[in-house]
Amino acid sequence: MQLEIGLRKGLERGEFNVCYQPQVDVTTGKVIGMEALIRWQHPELGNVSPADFIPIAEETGLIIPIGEWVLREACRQNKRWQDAGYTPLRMAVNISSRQFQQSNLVEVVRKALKESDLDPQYLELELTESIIQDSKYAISTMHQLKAMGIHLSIDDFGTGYSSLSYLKLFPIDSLKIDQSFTRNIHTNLKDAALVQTIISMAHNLDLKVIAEGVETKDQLDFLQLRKCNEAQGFFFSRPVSAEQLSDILQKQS
Ligand code: G
Ligand code: G
Ligand code: MN
Ligand code: NA
Repeated sequence: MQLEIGLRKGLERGEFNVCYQPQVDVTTGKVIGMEALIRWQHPELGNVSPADFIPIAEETGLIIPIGEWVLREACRQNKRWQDAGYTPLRMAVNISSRQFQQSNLVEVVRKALKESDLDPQYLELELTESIIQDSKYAISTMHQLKAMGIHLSIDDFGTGYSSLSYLKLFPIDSLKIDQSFTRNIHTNLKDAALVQTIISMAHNLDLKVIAEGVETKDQLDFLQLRKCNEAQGFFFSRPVSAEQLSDILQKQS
């Protein structure tokens, strides 16, 4: 209850901001995209983790206005970088299943793109396996988003208890290997086998793969050897402010 009131006020008072975490091409080492991650600076509680407040935002429905705010902010920031002359990069935004089920999601996305004047090919939406609950509706929404030219990925892949059959039905572009698999690539043979298998399966289905939670050079080497396309994690960079990401982009150009 306390957090719910806080979330409502936080949105009005501008207590949220968005951080960006680079996504890197495994073969070239270059930043080719980023993920937008919300941050909340509460006046008394300080930094509240999205792991704590996103579930409450989902339960209370506040994820709808909060998610829309993140989407608009991320599109605007991406366009700012393009206008400043950086090589265009793809911006990934997390969409919770409650947001996905909202009947006007397609309109909300269209509006965010129009208002920011961002080319849809530079927007990616990260969806979780839980959207499969209503697969007929999900497929139709995904086709509308794809028709606009937006990229779609499945986040936290492999953690959602879902049937694999959706992979042949959903018009998606990539899979994001969950960090719980990446973490133990070198300590758990089963995790290593799963990561390797997810990469091959994705490629056989003509999907790109990105590994999350890459923290060490050894993990990167493993992924490179197995032809994983992209990587994201503390080894490259933590989620950082827009200003800090500008510095990173400047250094690689
Ligand atoms: O940024 P961090 O790793 O602390 O995020 C914790 C969790 O919160 C992750 O599961 C992440 O997907 C989620 N999260 C972060 N930002 C957003 C957002 O803008 N929208 C949604 N729906 N989830 C987010
Ligand atoms: O669920 P989702 O994949 O959107 O969650 C992204 C979360 O993972 C963010 O909160 C981000 O801070 C966190 N994260 C990103 N890279 C790493 C990493 O290398 N190690 C760990 N432990 N967390 C990471
Ligand atoms: Mn994500
Ligand atoms: Na994830």
